[in-house]
Amino acid sequence: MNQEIPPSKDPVRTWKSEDRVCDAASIEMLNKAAVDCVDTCYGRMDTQRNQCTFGKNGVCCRLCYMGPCRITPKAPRGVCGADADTIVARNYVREVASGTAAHSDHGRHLVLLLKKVAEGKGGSYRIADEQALRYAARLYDIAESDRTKEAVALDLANLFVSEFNRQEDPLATLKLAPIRRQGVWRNRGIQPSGIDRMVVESLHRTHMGVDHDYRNLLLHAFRTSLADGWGGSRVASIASDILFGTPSPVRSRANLGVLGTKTVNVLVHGHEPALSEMLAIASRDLEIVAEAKAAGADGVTLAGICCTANEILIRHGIPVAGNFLQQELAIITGAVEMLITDVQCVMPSLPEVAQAYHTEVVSTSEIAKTIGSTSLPFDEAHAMDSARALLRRAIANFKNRNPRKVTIPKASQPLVAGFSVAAIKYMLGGTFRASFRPLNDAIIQGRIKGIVGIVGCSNPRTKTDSYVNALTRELIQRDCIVLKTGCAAIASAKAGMLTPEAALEAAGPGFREVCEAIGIPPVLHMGSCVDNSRLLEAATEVVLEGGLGDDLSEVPAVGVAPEWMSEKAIAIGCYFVASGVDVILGHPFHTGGSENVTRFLNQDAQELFGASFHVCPDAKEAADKVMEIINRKREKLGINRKAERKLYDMKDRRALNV
Ligand code: SF4
Ligand code: MSK
Repeated sequence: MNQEIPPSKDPVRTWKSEDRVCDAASIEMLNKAAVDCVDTCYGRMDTQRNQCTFGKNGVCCRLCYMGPCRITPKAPRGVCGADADTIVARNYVREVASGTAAHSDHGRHLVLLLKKVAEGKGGSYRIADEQALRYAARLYDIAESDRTKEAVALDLANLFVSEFNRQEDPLATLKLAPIRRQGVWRNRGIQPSGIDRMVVESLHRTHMGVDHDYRNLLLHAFRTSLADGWGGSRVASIASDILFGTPSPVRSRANLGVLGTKTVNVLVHGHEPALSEMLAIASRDLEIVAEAKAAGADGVTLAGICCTANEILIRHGIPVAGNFLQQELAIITGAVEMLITDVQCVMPSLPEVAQAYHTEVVSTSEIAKTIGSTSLPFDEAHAMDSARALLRRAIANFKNRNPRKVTIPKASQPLVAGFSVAAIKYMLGGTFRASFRPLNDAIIQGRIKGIVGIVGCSNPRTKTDSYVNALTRELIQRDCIVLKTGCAAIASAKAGMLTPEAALEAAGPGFREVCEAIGIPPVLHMGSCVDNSRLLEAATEVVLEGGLGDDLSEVPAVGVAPEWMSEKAIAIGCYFVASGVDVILGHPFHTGGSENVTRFLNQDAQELFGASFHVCPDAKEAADKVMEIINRKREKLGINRKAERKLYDMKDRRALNV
C-alpha cells in the first residue's frame, strides 16, 4: 500500500522537507503534503515569517479600549501611562496564568473523577492503584489504615478539591517540597493559596490600572506557577496514578510507522487521559476486534499524538504515532480513520487537513471544539460505551479509506517508557529497599555528573526535534542522566534514545556503567507535560535521600526547554526556577522590550530562588551551560572530583542493591 513520494511539486514551497524535520517519517509525509496540496504548520510558518516585533518584545498592550498601545522610543508610555516594564510584565503574568490554568483544569477533572469513584458514582472507572492511593494519603496525613480505599479516596479527593478553592491558607501540596524550599517561598511571600485564586488574581492584577510594579507582577507570576507545579499538575499526576495505575517501565514503539496498513487506525490527541484509558481497553475488546474484521480490516490500531499519547504509552504501552508537529502529518498518511481530540495543543487546522483524506476529526470536550470537526462530547458516566461508540464509528469509516492516497512511513523505533518516581525507586533498590541511594551515590562518585530534565514542545521555527536530540546526545555523552516528558520525550523515542542499548552506544563511560548495572535507558521517559511535577518529585527524593544538599537549588540538576511553544511551558519554566532549578530556554520569552523584566527573570531570580532562566539558541552552547551549572553545584557540594574509572563487578552490583 505504501507509495513512493516524488519530490515536491508545490511551486509555492521554497524549502526542503529535510531542512524542517529530522525523522524519515516526517520528511516523507511533508513531501506527500506537497504532492497532495495540503498546507501544514511548516508552510504557515513561512507565511507568518514576518512576525510582529511589538508582540515578540511583549510591548503591545490591548488590555483596555483606550489602546491598543505599542511602546516605541518615541512613544515610551501607553495612553494610561504604562511603560514597557509594566506592559511586558503584565503580558508575562497572563501567559503564566494561562499555562497554570490549562494544567490545573486538567488536574481538576481528574480530582473530580476520583471523587466520583470514591462515592461509587464513577461508572467504568475504579481505583486502579490502591498502593498509590494509600501512599498519597499518608503524604497528606490522611488516616488510611483500617479504612476502605473508597473512604480514603474520598478524603484525598476532598483535600485536592480544596487545593483549588483555598482562599488564604497556602496549598497543602507545598509541604511535599523540601523544608528549606518551603522556607524560601515563605520568605519571598510567594506561597500560593488556592489554584483558582492565583489565576483569578493574575487576571485582576493585570487588569488596567491595578499592579504596575514589574517586580511585584513577576513575583506573582512565580507564585502562580507554583500553584501549577506544586498544585494543579502535582495533583493531576497523583490522581492519574490512583485512577489508572502508577506507570512502570513498558516497551512500545514510536513514530508514524506504528500505524497499521490493514487495521482501523484510531489516534488520540491532547492531554486528558480519562477517555483514552477507556479507548485503550475497548480497542482490545474481542467484540470490537471482530467488528473491525467484519469491516474488512485486520483489527484496530490505537496510537497517540502529543501528551494523550504519553499518558496511554506509560501505562499501557500503546504506541506513539508522533509529537506535536506530527498531528497534521499523521492525517496526511491517508490511513487514519479517526483522530480523537480532547484538550490542549490541538491545531485548529486538523479538519481542513482531514478534508483531503477520509479521516474524521472528533472533538470530545465541551470546552474544545473546532469548526469542521465532529463534536461528540465524552460521557464520563458511560465512559466505556462512549469509547466503544467512537471505535465503531471509526470502523465504519474504514471503507472510505482511499488506497491511492495511503502512504504509511516505515519508520518507528522501539522504546521503554513509564519511569514514574516509584518505578525509578524500585529499579534502584528493589521491592523492600526501594530508594534513591544508588542514584545519589553515583552522582556523588561522579559516575553521573548531574540530572537534566529536557522537556517541552516542538516548534516549526526551528528544525523539529533537532535541538532536543543533539542536546540529549551531548549530555548523556557527558555522563548526565536525562529525564524527559512531553513532546521532547517523543523526540527522543523517535531517535531511538529510549532503549537501554542507547546507553551502550552513546553514554559516557561512568554513566554507561550505571545504566548497564541497573538496566535502564540513558533517557527516562517520565510522562506527559503535566508530569513535569514528577521531575521535581524525583529531585525532592534526591534531597531527602541525603548527601546532595538540603534544598533543590543545591542538587546538580538543570531543566531545559529547547523547542518550547506553549504558555504551559512558561508556567513550567517558572515553577522550576521558583523551586531552585535553573532553566535553559532554546529561544527567549516575549519580554525583550523590557530590560528590567529580562534582567529579573535571567539574573535577579538567582538571588531570590537560587536559580534563573538562561537563553541558549544552540544545542552545544546549551550543553556547555548545563555542565557549567552542574559543575558549579558539584563544586559547592564538594563532590567535583574526577571519578575513579572502575568496572562494576558482582560485589559492586550488589552494593547498588539491584
Ligand atoms: Fe494602553 Fe494602558 Fe490601555 Fe494598555 S492599559 S491598552 S497601555 S491605555
Ligand atoms: S503536548 S505543551 S506540545 S510538550 Fe503536552 Fe507537547 Fe508542548 Fe503540547
